[in-house]
Formats: sequence, structure tokens, C-alpha cells
Amino acid sequence: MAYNDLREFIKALEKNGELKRITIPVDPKLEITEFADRAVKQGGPALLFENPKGSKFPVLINAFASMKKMQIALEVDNVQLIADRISEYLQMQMPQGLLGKLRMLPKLAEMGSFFPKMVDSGPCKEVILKDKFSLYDFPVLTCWPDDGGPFITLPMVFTRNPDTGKRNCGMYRMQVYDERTTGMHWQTHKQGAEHYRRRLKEGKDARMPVAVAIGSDPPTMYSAILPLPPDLDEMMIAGFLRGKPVEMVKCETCDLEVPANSEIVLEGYVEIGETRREGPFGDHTGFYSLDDDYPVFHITCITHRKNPIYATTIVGPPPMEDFYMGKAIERIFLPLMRMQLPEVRDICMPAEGIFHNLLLVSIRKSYPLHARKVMHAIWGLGQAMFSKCIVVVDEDVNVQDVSEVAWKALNNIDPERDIQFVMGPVDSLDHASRMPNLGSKMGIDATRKWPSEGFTRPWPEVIRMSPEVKSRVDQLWKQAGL
Ligand SMILES: Cc1cc2nc3c(=O)[nH]c(=O)nc-3n(C[C@H](O)[C@H](O)[C@H](O)COP(=O)(O)O)c2cc1C
Ligand SMILES: [Mn+2]
Repeated sequence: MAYNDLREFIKALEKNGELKRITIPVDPKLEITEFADRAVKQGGPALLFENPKGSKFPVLINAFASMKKMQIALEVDNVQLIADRISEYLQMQMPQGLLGKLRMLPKLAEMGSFFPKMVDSGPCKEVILKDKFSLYDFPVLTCWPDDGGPFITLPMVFTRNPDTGKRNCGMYRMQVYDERTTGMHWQTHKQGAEHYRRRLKEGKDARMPVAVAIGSDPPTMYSAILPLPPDLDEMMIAGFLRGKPVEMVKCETCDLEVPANSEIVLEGYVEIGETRREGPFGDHTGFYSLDDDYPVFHITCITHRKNPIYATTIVGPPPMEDFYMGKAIERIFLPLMRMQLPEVRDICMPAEGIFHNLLLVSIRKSYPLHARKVMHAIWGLGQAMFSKCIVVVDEDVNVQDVSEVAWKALNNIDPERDIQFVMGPVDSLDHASRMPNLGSKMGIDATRKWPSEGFTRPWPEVIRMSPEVKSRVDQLWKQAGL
């Protein structure tokens, strides 16, 4: 049963012992961060601050902050099941005969749930504020001591592609400048930025409509961070994830739609050509991302539910809530990556690598320099292009075990021969690259080397004890009193 809204998700977390209500007053300025940081690092519950200082509205944080909570959010016992569902669709074939067609019907019915549905109104319209409104009414966190200000950290930002009319939803942090103005930190490679660029080039539309929804049912919120191809509607993927269409309502003051069950909606526009200093911001690299010029979001209307719950997160030194959101992406997107690259067996983005700094890949190697082909393919594959360091190992290495990868990969390489550098676009958050958004990347071919790759020395086997000796010592072990 799909959650109808954020509140049903909160109830589910609570029922599973994964939510703690906090009634004492806690300051959204820095204090909530310290609570959330400690909680996630102890594997603790999601936190619902019912009395944040300075606001009437409660704050929800860490709702996705463990694999268990991700499972509750996506209503599965294991996120792998979502990957399996995707694989089923990818393997779908033309049905043979009547029986085959009949067997297909449940799948086709399920597909009906993917497409979002327009509705006339919804809970997000319970309160409509067109002139008297202020962002300061909401408990927006100032996350870290050197942050440029308070930041909205878990927004679903809706824009439209001016050429195709297709909708996009991305999660881009928003620095609160005043009661009605925020920054819009869509990084240059993201879809919001692409829509903005297209309008900038057109030169005629001075204002780009933008709508921001905060707090919804969890698959809908989660869809905003998924690395989907351009023009693939996040709301459709949300429908697939929740097994029920996302209901959308029209905004009051701009030509966009938002999920009807949203807790808070900010409607407005970005003025084409206008930028303002944004940041610094304590980011998910564990460092502050530097201040820079970004577009400005002007709010024309706020709508919200009665007593809205403000959903947020913090990022910072890993692992944080976003690590678990990313881990689920790694699992869910593997079948899609394997559609392009069937030789890939598994991938892993360890927490310390902050998604873009390290990607471990195991492959079934079939031809000389196969590992290089895989690296280059990944550097050309959607947001995987940001991978600063890719380590490719043979399929017998378990990439989920970082210690095993380090041990085998470091043994297997002749660095000068096996490390490849390339230039290309890098993540906007990379503070070490020679220029913003541009730098080098490194691929390490840590597979076993073949004679056909010019390696003519014998390659040794990994040390393993014989099974007979193992079972004999199982008995002797006890006898020896160990
Ligand atoms: C908590 C969190 C905060 C994020 N903040 C930003 C951000 O400020 N700017 C940005 O470009 N991407 C940010 N991202 C990553 C994007 O949401 C992600 O790349 C998404 O796929 C972009 O969607 P798009 O391809 O539709 O633009 C954030 C992700 C998470 C989980
Ligand atoms: Mn997108």
C-alpha cells in the first residue's frame, strides 16, 4: 500500500521503532545538525523535532538515514527487490500466444500506475498565501558554523524544459536570503541548470517558472535525487516506485505542477541572467563547498498543509543520511547500467568516496583491455561521468568488501601500466580540480593481466587452504582447547 503522504511515512517509521519525537526546544541553527549527525552515526532513529526554536512547525530529519529506513520508505524488505522489478521490465518480451498475453496483463496494469495524474486540488492547498508570507516562518536549518546562511536541503525543484515542455524534478539546495528570496544551487550538469541555459540562450523569456515542493510521500521525495536521463519524468519513476500514480496539482501563480500531497510548496521564478553569491555550505564531501554565483529564486506564493511538517536533511562528513539514499541508488540503478554494460557484475560507491570520488566495479573480463572500455563507458554514462577514481576488478572480487578490493587491486597493478588519466567534466563539488567543473579522472585496471595484453609472466593464484585440512583442523581446534 503506497503512502499517501509524508505523515503516513512518519507513522510507519514510528511503528517500526525508527522515529523519535523530540519535544524539548532545539535550535534549527546548528543544534539540530548536531543531533542529526550523532543519530545517523549511531544508527539511530529518524528525528521529529516538535518544538524547534523560532517556528511553529515541526522538523523531520534522518527519515532515510539507514538501509532499514530506506526499506520502509520504499516499502520493500530489501532495495534489491526494486532492482529485480526493473530487471523484469527490461527483460519483458513480446508475449507468445493467448496465454502469454494473459500473463502479461498484471504487468500492463502495473504500468498504468507509473503515469502521474492531474487532480483539481489537494492537501498542499489547505493554506494559500499570496501576499503575506515569509520563509522565516519555517524552521530552515543553519547546518554548519561557517555556512553562508540557512539552507533548504531537501527540496523537490520543478522546472520545465522550454524546448520539449517536459518536466524535471531535481534536489538542489536553496540558501534563504530573506523572507521571499533564496539561492538556487543547480549545478551546471543538472537538468534545472540546462533548462535555465536554454532560456538564457533564447533571450526572450525573462522569467523562468520554478516550483519547489518540500515533504511528500517518500518515493516521490526520493525520485528528486535519482540520476535519470534528461526529460524522463521523475514523477513517473515515483509512480513506479510507489505502485500508485503521483497526484499533481497546478500551482497558483506559475505554470507548473507539484505533488498534491506536499507539505509545503514555494512557487515563483528565477530571473534569467540574475545571479547572487551563494554559500559557503558544509557539503556532503565533508568539506565546505566554496561560495559562488548562482541563480536567484523569487517566491510569489507559498501554499502549505495545515500544520506543515518541514522535511530536511544535513550533509557533512560521511556517512550521513545521503549515503543511504545513494546506496539505494547504487542497487536500483545497477540493472540499468548493466543494460549498457552487461559485463559489469557489481558496483560499489564506498561512503568515504562521497559518490563521485570512488567507484569500484567488478567485470567479467572477455578481451584485452576490457577494463579500459568499461572505465570509458562509465565516464560517458549520465552522472556516473563524475567518477573521479574508477577501480576495475575481476568478477571474483567482491566489490562490496572494500578491504578485499584494496588488497587485491593493490597487488594486481603495475601503476605506470595500469593507471589511466583522462580529462573531463568533474563534479561541481570537487574542490581539488584545477578549475571548477573541469579536471582529471583516474581509472585503475586492477584485473588480472593476460598474455594478450602483453603480460607474459605467470600470474599467481590467491592462497587458499585445502578443504580437507580445514575440516580436520575444525576438530583439532576443539581438541587443542581453543
Ligand atoms: C541531500 C541532497 C542534496 C543535494 N543538493 C544538490 C545541490 O545543491 N545541487 C545539485 O546540483 N545537486 C544536488 N544534489 C544531487 C541532485 O539532486 C542529483 O544529482 C539529481 O539527480 C539531479 O537531478 P536532475 O538530473 O534532474 O537535475 C543533492 C542530492 C541530495 C541527496
Ligand atoms: Mn531529471
